[in-house]
Amino acid sequence: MQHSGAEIIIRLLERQGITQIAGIPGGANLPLYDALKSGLIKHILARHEQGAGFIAQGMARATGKTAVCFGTSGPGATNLLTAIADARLDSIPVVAITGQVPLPLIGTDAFQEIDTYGLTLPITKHNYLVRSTRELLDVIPNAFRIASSGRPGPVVVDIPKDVQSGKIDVESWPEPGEPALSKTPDDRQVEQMVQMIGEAKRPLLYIGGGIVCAGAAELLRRIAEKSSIPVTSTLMGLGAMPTNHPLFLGMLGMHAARYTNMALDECDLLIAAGVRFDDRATGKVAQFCSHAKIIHVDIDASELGKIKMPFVGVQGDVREVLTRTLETMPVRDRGEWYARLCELKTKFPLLMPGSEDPKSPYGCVLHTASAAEPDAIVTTDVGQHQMWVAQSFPFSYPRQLLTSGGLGTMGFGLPAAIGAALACPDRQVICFSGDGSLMMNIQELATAVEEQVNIKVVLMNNSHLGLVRQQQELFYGARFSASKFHHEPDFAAIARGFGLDAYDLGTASDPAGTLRHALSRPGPCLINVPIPAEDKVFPMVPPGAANKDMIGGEVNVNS
Ligand SMILES: Cc1ncc(C[n+]2csc(CCOP(=O)(O)OP(=O)(O)O)c2C)c(N)n1
Ligand SMILES: [Mg+2]
Repeated sequence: MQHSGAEIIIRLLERQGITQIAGIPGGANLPLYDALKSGLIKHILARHEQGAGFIAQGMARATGKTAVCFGTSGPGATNLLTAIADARLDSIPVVAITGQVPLPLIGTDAFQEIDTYGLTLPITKHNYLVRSTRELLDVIPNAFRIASSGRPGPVVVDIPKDVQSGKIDVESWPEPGEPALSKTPDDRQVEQMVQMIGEAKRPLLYIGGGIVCAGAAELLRRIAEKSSIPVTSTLMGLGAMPTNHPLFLGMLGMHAARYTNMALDECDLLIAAGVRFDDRATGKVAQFCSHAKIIHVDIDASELGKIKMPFVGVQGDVREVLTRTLETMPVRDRGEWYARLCELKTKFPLLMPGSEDPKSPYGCVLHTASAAEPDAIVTTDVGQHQMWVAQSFPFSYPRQLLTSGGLGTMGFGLPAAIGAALACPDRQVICFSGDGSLMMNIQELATAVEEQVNIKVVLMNNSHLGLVRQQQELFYGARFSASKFHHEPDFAAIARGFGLDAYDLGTASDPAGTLRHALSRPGPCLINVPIPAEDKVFPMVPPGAANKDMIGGEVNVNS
């Protein structure tokens, strides 16, 4: 039977199990939108392609499954770039399908022609420019296989309009693209790893997004407990170990608690699992865990030794490596090490000043956490608010925190929250945003209302690009340059204009009660929370410094 390229794409997406796609139509993907109309897939009309890309990311991050977004050629494709680059740095499986001008017009500077293939080459795991309708039968399943295999990542499929409208006979449909099996870890390396763990006196697990991605959080907890190994996490790994677990040391690096970075400095064995030694985690690399031997487990061989040469580098699926490790590793009770960590925790705790007051940064996060539903998903934007959330929200399971870690993209939070809510309609989604970040994709409030998603935007409003202000205060002699908004809009009124319920804790007589009320109501809402502009995220490792040279956040020091 004859099918158009567009019909083939939609059919193959359906066969991949795709049920929702975010995007925006335009001239070069009209055949695709026409075919979408008669298929089973629900379309979410974003208000900006970057929003569509982040909605897809929200779906993928919340579920671990590959998600899809659509954009037209030219500006549609260029608007998607930031969301694609963001997915690449955080290893998120997304397939972005863009329209392209018809094949004969490629290279002619045609209307809305842009070299999407060339532009996306350095920011994707793989990308395609499809040149014939028949190729789609291979390309679409392959795009899904590549996006989800090994270390996941974004794949772009750029499809000229005539490839979408061309018709071919399809006798049989290809199998959906499934993740390929990963390389089996080397037995001898796993043995060596187990032996080193057995011999270590002060071991420490340093975990990240790879643990979440591999579904290895439960295993990690069992390993930590069996051999009494404390765990520290990157921003991307938060939730893999419950915050209140006695062996959990919180986030490491630039905004870690003092005791966490001190523990890293004292450990004699660092077991790095599903992490990439990002500079925000390690600080000055030469001084990171300088007394420790390093074991590094990662599915991506190119990460092993990229930043820090491990004593043992194990390439493999971290879940498989940890499963084998757990089977053979010895039971250990490292009383002395645990006692030392407790001492560090008591002497150098993470201070959260103002935590009683919902209009202070920590108070806002903690009051929101206690009023939120227990299985709420949390998204953030980028800035001080992101770090306050990372430090103080009691995350208790993987995929609970969705945040832009690698690229650090302002504007991520709202559309990612919409995507998470669409993928998990029974869950509440809290989006902690900043007044700078929210503005970057504020148009998606319209999408949120249209879809009636259960998202609560908690806007931590300091009338500043707060993290920039903080750096200028600390490292540029308080010469504030372009970090203050001299005119602040009325965000609650804007939200109401988009059709959301909105609350303002600045004018509420009972801010904590108003916050609780807002979180208890169904559907999308925005809560504006004025917070002081001077408040800072502490402790902080100055950029380029060693983690142990952090500043601020000391007991009895007024900071
Ligand atoms: C798209 C983008 N542009 C610029 C930056 C640099 N940047 C990092 S944090 C920040 C300030 C964020 O302000 P806001 O969203 O209000 O958060 P706050 O720090 O005030 O909590 C800026 C400009 C960025 N991360 N992303
Ligand atoms: Mg701000």
